[in-house]
Amino acid sequence: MIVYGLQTEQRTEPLGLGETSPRLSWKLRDARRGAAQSAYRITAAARADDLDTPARLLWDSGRRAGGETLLIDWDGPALRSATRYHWRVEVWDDTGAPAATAQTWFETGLLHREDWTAVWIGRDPVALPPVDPPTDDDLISPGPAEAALYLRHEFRLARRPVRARLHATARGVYEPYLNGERVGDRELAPGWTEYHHRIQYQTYDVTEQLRTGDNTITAVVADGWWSGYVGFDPRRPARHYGAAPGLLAQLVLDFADGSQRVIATGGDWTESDGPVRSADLMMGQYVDARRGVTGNRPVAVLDTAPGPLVAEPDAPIRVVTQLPAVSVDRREPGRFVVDFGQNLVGRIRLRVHGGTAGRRIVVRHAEVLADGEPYTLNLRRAAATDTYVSAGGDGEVFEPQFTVHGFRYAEISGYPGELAPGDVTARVLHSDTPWTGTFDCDDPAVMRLHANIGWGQRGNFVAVPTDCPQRDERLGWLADAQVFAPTATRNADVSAFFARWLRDVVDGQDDDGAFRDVAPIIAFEREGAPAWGDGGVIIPWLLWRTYGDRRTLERCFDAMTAWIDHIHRHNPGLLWQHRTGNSYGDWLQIDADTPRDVLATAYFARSTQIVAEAADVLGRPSARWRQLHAAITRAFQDAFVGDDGSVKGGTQTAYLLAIGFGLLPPALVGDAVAHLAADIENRGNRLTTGFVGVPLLCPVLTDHGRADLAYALLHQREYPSWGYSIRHGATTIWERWDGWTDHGGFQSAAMNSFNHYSLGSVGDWLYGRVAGIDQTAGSVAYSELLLRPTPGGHLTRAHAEQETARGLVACGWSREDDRLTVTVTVPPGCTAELHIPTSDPGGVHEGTVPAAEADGVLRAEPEATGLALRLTSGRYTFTA
Ligand code: RAM
Repeated sequence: MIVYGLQTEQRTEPLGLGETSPRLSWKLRDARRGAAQSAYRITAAARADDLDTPARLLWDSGRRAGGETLLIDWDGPALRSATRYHWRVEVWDDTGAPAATAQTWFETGLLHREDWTAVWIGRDPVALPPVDPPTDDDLISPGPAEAALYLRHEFRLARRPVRARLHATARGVYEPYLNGERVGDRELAPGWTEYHHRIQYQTYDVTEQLRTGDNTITAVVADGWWSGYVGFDPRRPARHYGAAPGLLAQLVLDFADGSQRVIATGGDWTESDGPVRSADLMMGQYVDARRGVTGNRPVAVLDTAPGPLVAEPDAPIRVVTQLPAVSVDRREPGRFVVDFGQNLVGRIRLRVHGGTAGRRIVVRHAEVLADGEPYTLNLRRAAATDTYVSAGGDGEVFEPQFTVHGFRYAEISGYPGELAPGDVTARVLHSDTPWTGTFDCDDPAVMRLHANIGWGQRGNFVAVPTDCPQRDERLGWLADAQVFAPTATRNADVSAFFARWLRDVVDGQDDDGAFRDVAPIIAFEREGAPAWGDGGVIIPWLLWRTYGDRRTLERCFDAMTAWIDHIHRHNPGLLWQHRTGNSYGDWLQIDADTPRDVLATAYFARSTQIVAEAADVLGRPSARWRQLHAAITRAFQDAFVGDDGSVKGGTQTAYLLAIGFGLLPPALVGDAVAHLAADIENRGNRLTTGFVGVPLLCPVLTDHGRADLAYALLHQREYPSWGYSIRHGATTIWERWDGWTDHGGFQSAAMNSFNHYSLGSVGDWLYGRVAGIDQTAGSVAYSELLLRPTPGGHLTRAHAEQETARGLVACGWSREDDRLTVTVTVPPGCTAELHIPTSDPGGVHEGTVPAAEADGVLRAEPEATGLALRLTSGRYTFTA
């Protein structure tokens, strides 16, 4: 048995942890069938070596019987600030023998307010120099007031510290440096949170970056979300949180003799402007490389209280990969259009040869081309334009660091000479959630769809789960997030990412108990719409089901019930018709009009049902919620459901909600499925679903015996379909089915993103039904797998793997002639219900052994559609 994947608070070796009672997890791997953990012991110590010395342990859990591996509460001594803790887990296997050990560490951040001696500093507007009169080639250069802050402090060290940590954050976005060398690899730190409630600080290990003698700590700070443009608010500058950026930083040095020195931001730092003349997330960045970091103006102390600081709880944004140019097309002298072959999110890195001082190189970004030229109308007010003024000389490298664009194409003008493909690279950045899933099949269009979903996830998980990365919006829309979250959990470990964002969702709730449409809140004062506000209920529940995160569920629970109470209070008749906010309905549905009250009431029922289940998990009274759920269901049936199983509106989404959320009398389900199928078939196997209906589409069809239709939709190449966008070159999921069509060209530029993940919520079904990885209704964090490979469509094989919270799960199938092969992996301690589709249940074998007699098979039951097997852990290959 191997124990691996040790995590503290759902992160690997976190530096700067803020939780005072962190939760510890590990995973298991074992090839043996039926392998399981029978007991574990956790020990913790101040030093890794001390873990071997019982007298030096800080905590010894003792041998605890059981198979628990997930999110076990720290039960050692109260944690101290800025302290590293090493912990080890020993596990005993199912035979009772000691089986494996592994160890890891975490390090706390500054846990107490008093730990902070730093004060916020920034630019003193009064001290600004007069604006230089613009020169000819400098006409649009922004002035010093908009320039990024270059903050600086010098200090001397008589000797090097044995340990040095920088704790820092910004109002804005920042990059720290020590002795001219970049600290860490974070981008756009501190990320975006509801700054009124919480700003995250980052902790860096800088021990190696200090030297004896003179040292300099600097930081560059730009507007970011703090004082730059956010959302579609046209105010300039938007200043949602504050008028200007600032920095808070504290360098803590520990010396061999036990002494400590703290160097913190304060009135003795200096400030200057420098090459970054302006930087905005949406507008772009202006760099004048001729400018040095000159001038040493005194800083202004902005605020002496650290404010609502919290330790960064999840993976930061990083440049995760880079893509070369696939083509560079010269359009005119000095003007090139570069194609990276992939719609992505990030920025470009450009090498310039032979630039003359003052030459201005302008980079515009676009997702698509129109008549061969970059199409930027759909960016709305986001200029997404980076400007570089060359300092002259050879081999200059420009890369803007305080902006982010959604693009596949970059137009570079003003470039000296020829642009070689090797001189331009796209740098892809996103919140660095560990990628945990793979899906594979033999249909290139389906693989492209899967890839498009993954790229949409990468590009829109930038600090918050955003709707789109390119135009002047980029908001944390709750519906987009909730419909896509199940797919997101397949591709990546998004546990800590969503748990952190949910704090903003909960903080955004209004006094009446309403969640909002977006979090953090920008512009939307009204209550959230049906399916939007419900994200505040659905996502905490998903995190519990997928990752076993009970703490987040507990922290969200009161807000979840308040949301239900809010809807109920304003809709005593139980049809959700009032207080529906901006009531978007089945947003961006196509050729259909799902009645809003049907959609809203269905969501009211679903969220109430989740609250009832959550209450049970948390040991709270649930009867009230169960009764309410039953009453809403009855009201739904009375108002919207006909005796023939028809649902008001008759749209695909109306049926999907009614069937998928279990709102129909059982006797009418078959009729409703027939109505749904007829609508799809009458349209020549086309869908009409928008954001709200689409996640239910293929799963509901598959669950009700119409996998054939689900596959027909998957393989559809005509409009509207996923295949249609792929046929037209999509490399990400479009916001709208008709983002571009043969008959109409581009949809209205007023709202037409080519990188939105919502319609990509079908990804969950690719993993869950096409390949077949799911879990049973009562299972938590895949403890009891439900494996239902579903051969169908044009596919001859499909396979998925997921590194779940308990270990590796795999399921896949392949078909050759009449033979079906199914392979599955069940992690130690877990069980699986495996359904093998076959007309000959008795013919299923593992090798030459009948399935019922195979090692690890606990039960085998023939069914109408195949063979149901109950399995212990292990790897299996069955043929049918
Ligand atoms: C647009 C976007 C977003 C959606 C809202 C309702 O701004 O499509 O994704 O949630 O509308």
